[in-house]
Amino acid sequence: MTDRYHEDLRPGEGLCPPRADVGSDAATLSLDGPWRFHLAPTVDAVTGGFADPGFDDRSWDTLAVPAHWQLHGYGAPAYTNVRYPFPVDPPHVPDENPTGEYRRVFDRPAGWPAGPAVIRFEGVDSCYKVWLNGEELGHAKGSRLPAEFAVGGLLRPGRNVLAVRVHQWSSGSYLEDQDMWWLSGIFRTVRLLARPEGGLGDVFVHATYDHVTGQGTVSVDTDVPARLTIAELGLVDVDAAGPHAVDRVDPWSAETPRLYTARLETGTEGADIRIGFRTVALADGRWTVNGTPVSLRGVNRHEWDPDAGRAVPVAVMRQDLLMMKQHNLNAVRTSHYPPAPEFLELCDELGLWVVDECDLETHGFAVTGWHGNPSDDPRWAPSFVDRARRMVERDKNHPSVIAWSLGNEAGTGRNLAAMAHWIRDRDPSRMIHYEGDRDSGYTDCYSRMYASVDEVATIGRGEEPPTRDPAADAHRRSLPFILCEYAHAMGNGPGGLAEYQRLFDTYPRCQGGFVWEWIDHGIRQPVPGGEGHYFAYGGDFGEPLHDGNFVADGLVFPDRTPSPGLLELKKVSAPVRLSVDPALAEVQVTNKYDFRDTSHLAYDWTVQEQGVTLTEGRLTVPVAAAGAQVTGRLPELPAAGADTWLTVRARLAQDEPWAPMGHEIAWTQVRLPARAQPAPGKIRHPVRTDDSGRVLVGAARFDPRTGLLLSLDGHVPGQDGRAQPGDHPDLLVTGPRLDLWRAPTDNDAPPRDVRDAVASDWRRIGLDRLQHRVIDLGADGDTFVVRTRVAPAATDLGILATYCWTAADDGVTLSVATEPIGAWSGVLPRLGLHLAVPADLDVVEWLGDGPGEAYADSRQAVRFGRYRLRVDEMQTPYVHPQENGNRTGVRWARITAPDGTGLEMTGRPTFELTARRWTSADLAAARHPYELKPSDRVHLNVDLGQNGLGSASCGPGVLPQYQLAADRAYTFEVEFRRLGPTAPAPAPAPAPAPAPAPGD
Ligand code: IPT
Repeated sequence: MTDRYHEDLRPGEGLCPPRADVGSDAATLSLDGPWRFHLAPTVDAVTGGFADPGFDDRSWDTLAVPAHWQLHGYGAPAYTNVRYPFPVDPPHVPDENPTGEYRRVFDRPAGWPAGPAVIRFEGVDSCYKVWLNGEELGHAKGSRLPAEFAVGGLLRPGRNVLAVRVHQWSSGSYLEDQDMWWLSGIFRTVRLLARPEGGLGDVFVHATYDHVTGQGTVSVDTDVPARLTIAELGLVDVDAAGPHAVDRVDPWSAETPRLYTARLETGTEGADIRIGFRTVALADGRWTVNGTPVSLRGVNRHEWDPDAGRAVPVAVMRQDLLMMKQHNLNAVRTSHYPPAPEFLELCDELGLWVVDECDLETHGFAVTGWHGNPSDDPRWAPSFVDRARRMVERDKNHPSVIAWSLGNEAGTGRNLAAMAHWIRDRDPSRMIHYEGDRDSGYTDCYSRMYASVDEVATIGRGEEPPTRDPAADAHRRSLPFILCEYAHAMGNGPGGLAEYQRLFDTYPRCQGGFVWEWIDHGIRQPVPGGEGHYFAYGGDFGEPLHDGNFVADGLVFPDRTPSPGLLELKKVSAPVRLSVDPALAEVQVTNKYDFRDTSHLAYDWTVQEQGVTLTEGRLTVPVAAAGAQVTGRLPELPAAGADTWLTVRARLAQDEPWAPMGHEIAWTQVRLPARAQPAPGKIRHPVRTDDSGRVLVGAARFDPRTGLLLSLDGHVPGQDGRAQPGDHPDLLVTGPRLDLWRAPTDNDAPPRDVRDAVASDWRRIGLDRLQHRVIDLGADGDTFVVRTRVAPAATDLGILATYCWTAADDGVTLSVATEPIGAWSGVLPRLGLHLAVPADLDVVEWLGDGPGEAYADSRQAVRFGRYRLRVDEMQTPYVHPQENGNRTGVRWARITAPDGTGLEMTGRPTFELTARRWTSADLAAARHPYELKPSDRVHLNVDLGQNGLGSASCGPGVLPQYQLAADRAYTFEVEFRRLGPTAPAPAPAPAPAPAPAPGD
């Protein structure tokens, strides 16, 4: 191939001027569906004459459009984050440049109008040339940007042949180094569109709202004069150019996404468009909409589907938005490229603030010290401005878009400034965002990624250190602060969301942010040699260079199951805050919406004792205006026993377009002060020895040398006849022993070399290979005391762990005291006990926080109650296996076999619990969930606590208040009791007696 268009710096050739995405009445033909396809391994191996109408493509394969060829067996997906997967040699790309050749034969529909038409591509990755009936139409770059080619007189009655050649790599690839899979092909829709003479051409709707007068103003720019009708507003067949003032309109906001249907007509073309009246402005250092500063509770969204990649079906886009709305989110940054156009229509309709980001990232130049970064090289200026232009022109009529983002991680330079300049000139009605320019010289906000809580607080107070240039510094200080990325949601985490939300609530300058990121980009793959599927990440396709599971860092799993992180985000982002003062019998409702009152909410309350509902009811609370606080009165509450909690909830009083009536928006829970309880009498059992020399403490037997708990006899009170002590002689496969290790989370062990991973310290010390030495053991009154030194090999660091066992009712109480030996520093992953029970004990019931997992710095979303789950259901299937499934605040837990045999553990006062069919070592070694094989036991970790989660996979670590310091002494206490079988023997037994609740 002599024409190296894919390697030159032209953004394209032969393209029509970009225009708005308007669905007009003009004839349209979808060209999606099966195309003929052939993949050439290099640009030089392309098929001669393939664009000729007579070319015989019968031996070619069939590939769907839209799709990525790598997800259909041609080549393979590859994942890199920052690094280019080819030599940095701009604008050149390797000769090995897979090139897809596409052919589509279509009939011009009967009745298709004579006159101009275009072929419109919404997204082709990364560079392509187009022919119709053998005539070249042009070529384009800009994978996630539309392109239209005029077909002129080439369209024939009857059979037409469209041919497209798509190169995987091009000069455009240097501008598309987003942190995502490299996937190629025609991955968005292709259409043939009639463009009638005298038609609308480009359409630019200006619909503003004056929040003082309530007046709306609309004017519409079109290429030829057009008539406008908005029947609902009494505008009928008026000159579209306007402007037309309408005395009262309902404004559009993300909370109240009011759209008006407008009709545009030129005589030869008509279109129905949806208009939202709203005015975006930078006022008093804040981004305002309709005069009100907006709080951004956002997420970064990549387009992703585990089967289709970035060819996301519209139903899936809608699902994303419904889920965002249902989880109290109100903003999306379209990281890091304009989404499929349908997505923005859905944002208009459902109500989301959108930061529409351009398809631009040159991050790979960071690896070479930003040397030669296109962002500051004038030769690349046309490409940069072209990208801004194609985004703005396409998306300018969406009320949801309140800001244009120039791109991501492209350093800084004059070409970015030129984009901003072009945008400001064309559309001064929106904000401009870009993070890479630290001076905010050409943007309307001070934007940062992953700044720590402390730093954000400093910025919130306006006390950040000055930048070099005083004028730039003054400008930046006049701007709002936005975290365009924060709280990296990779694997188990993020921790610390509540602290960020508090900053947004405290400092007006901090207008919120966008959690990184919405979805794990896992690719669904069959389990090798097995059943079912798993989600592949970087390296799973044999890529020589890859960034592993860094591509799986979302709030939802690849199949869109919400992760615990999303539930946490929902809780902290709640647009109404509830707080209860039981003493005053009052509920305070604080409306954190910016525009909406609370008339769409209904409230209810429940009182539960030990997780059992005592009483419940509805609550009447006055309507709170946006930003206001109101008080509701609680009825008289029942007298509280131990662990009695009041829960108050705010739910939708009616269906909303994004959730049904009853959907929960916010809740709060308080513990009611308990009436005085008689202190349980302590039963004294002296420490004894049995015939075989084993130590007996009440129902517990211990090995006299190791001091390990060997067995627990038990009986069910009042049911002695049925209980069979020793039924399950091996109830404890391994007795409780100190454990400090957890399978590192992605935040403990960031998969790239960016920072000191806390897990490397843990492994260096050897917390994953502890050894136990009994120092001494013996009776001390009614206590069996076992003193041990717990330490890894090759270090003099250790933990003095003292186990004190005393009899308790029909169980045994263990009090553990730990003391560091040597110069410990840093944090421990966990501190607690590991024990193992037989695998048939596979149902866990607990009183404590639930139902989901929680950790010290991520436990806003769980509430106190009584829960019951199978061990398998307690696992959270992170794409990359790691510590998960921890239950916090556990008062007691029972793990039982189907017949009720089991173990009960009671906290003094509470503990944390994990239960799984494999060890922490197995969990740490697995690369994918399918590699975890259930063993013949269930491993329990009963902990004082674990270290928090933090967000160190790409951001700050665990906040000090959530750290489990290694250089401290700790004590905690748990009572163990055996549970006897509760189910009577099967037939011929009569109707079963009600199962006694063990422990009553
Ligand atoms: C930041 C990127 O903007 C984003 O695309 C993603 O890669 C994220 O990191 C990590 O998942 S850039 C980083 C240098 C902070």
